[in-house]
Parts: sequence; C-alpha cells; structure tokens
Amino acid sequence: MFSKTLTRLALVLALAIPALPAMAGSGGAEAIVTVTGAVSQPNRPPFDAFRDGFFAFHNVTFAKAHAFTRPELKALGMHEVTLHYPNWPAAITFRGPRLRDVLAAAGASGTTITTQALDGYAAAQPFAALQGDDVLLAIEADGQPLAIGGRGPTWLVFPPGTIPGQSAATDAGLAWAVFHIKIE
Ligand SMILES: Nc1nc2c(c(=O)[nH]1)N[C@H]1C(S)=C(S)[C@@H](COP(=O)(O)O)O[C@H]1N2
Ligand SMILES: [Mo]
Repeated sequence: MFSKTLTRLALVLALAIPALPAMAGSGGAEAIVTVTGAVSQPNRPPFDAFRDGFFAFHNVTFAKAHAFTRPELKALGMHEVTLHYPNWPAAITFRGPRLRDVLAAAGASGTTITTQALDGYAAAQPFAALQGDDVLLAIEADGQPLAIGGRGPTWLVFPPGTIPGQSAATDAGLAWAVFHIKIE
C-alpha cells in the first residue's frame, strides 16, 4: 500500500513538473515585443545570434531582456486613448497597457527609451516623458488587434505635448510596428 502511494506520488509529480514552466510562462503564445537593456526582471535568455535572427538582422544584442506575449500585455491592464493627429484620416481609439506598466513589469529603469519597429524606424525619447497615464503600448486600434503588415504588433501612442518639443502637426515619434524597446 505504501509503495502504491509512492507510485501515485511519482505519477503526480511526473505530470505536474513539466507543466510548471508552461504555467509560469507564456502559455504557448509568442512574444510580440521585447524590452532589452536596463531591465532588472529578465524572463528570457540573453541574445543568441542564431536563435534571435531578427534582432541580429537589426544589429540588436542584449544581455538582459523581458519578452511579452499579447496575453501578458493584456494582463497588465488595458487602457483606452483616442487620438487624432492631423496627418491621420480620422481619430483612432487605441487600447493597450500603459507603457509605464510594461516597463515596470520588466523592471526597466534608465534615461532613454528607444522604440524600434520592424522596418528599422527607431524613436529615442526621454524615459521620464513616457510615464504618463495616456502613453499606451497599443495592441488594438478601433477594436481590431494590431497586426503584422498593418501597424502592429504594437504601436506606441501618446497625445501631442507628451514629449518636450514634440510637434502637434504629425505623429512623428509615435512608432508603429514596434517589436523592441531598448532601455538605456
Ligand atoms: N514603424 C514606423 N513608425 C513610424 C515611422 C516609420 O517610418 N516607421 N515614421 C514616424 C513618423 S516620422 C511619422 S510622421 C509617423 C507617420 O509616418 P507614416 O506616414 O509613415 O505612417 O509615424 C512615425 N512612426
Ligand atoms: Mo514624419
């Protein structure tokens, strides 16, 4: 009877232990944005030249990084902001986590935030300027998930006047297709 109990215990452990990393991690969803550099809460290995092929393409390397899946971003708390820059055809209602909550989850601290997009566009902005309530790392626009090929996977959005010296005439500095956020 004792050995039967042990057998059951071994079976339970054998089933449970492989499940633990999946439970603690992404649940099978892929990372869509990665915060690299000055982050105190890394959740993935350092840059690897082979595995991290798209980072390598952009000459991005890092020792520490925290990668976020879409469900992880949603779990940080979804917020809404409606913006209409003059060079847009209409107002857009964005939803996503606040950038500051993304940064906090990664343990990011520094002076400069560089948001980098799939096309190579990169906007470097003061860390302090992007801490506001209406600075979102948007993952939805007008109720639709931001997609690759559109303006996704994420779009850094904020109102005119967020960045010192920012022009209200265009959305320059609002990086779309963002996959990488570098903290220095
Ligand atoms: N990924 C990406 N985001 C970007 C840009 C870009 O070239 N690529 N250009 C920036 C600038 S300078 C402007 S004015 C706005 C609008 O650029 P668009 O008309 O190319 O969308 O997006 C900003 N975000
Ligand atoms: Mo621009």
